[in-house]
Amino acid sequence: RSIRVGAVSEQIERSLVLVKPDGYRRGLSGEVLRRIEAKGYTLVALAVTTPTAEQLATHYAEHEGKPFYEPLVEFMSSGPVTAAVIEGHGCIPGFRALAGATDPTAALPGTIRGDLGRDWGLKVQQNIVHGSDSPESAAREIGIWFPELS
Ligand code: IDP
Repeated sequence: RSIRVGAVSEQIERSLVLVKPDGYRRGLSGEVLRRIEAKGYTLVALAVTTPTAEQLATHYAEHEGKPFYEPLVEFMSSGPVTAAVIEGHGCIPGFRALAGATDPTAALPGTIRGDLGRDWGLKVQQNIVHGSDSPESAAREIGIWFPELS
């Protein structure tokens, strides 16, 4: 179930995607899901949910203690998110490429953050989407948001 192209492993893998509260509030869930499906990734699970403090503490454990941790968790608990598990060849780095750079003001046109991110009164944490950054993170994060799948 995998092909190798040079050094790039094209594994079928799963990633955890969140449309963050800013994206949800702006009605961008459909646009994000459209780009995911247009790329050819499959939606495996989908939910709208308001994150609990416990989910966010686990999800962002690696950032605990950083200056942006508290504002990030506060922002992420400010309203519903659209959570999805997606599947496809290389979809972990692939979705991060679709998302673009962390800071929407720096993200390139053509990416979700570059096309849809805003820079007036913007805080960096309001960057529309989250995507897992490694297979290990994906497995952990899928367990947080969709325990029935792990
Ligand atoms: P990523 O979402 O592009 O993977 P990470 O470095 O994993 O970025 O950071 C997780 C989230 O924390 C970012 O998406 C963003 O919402 C927030 N964040 C990261 N760096 C900063 C910062 O310097 N200030 C405020 N928020 C930040």
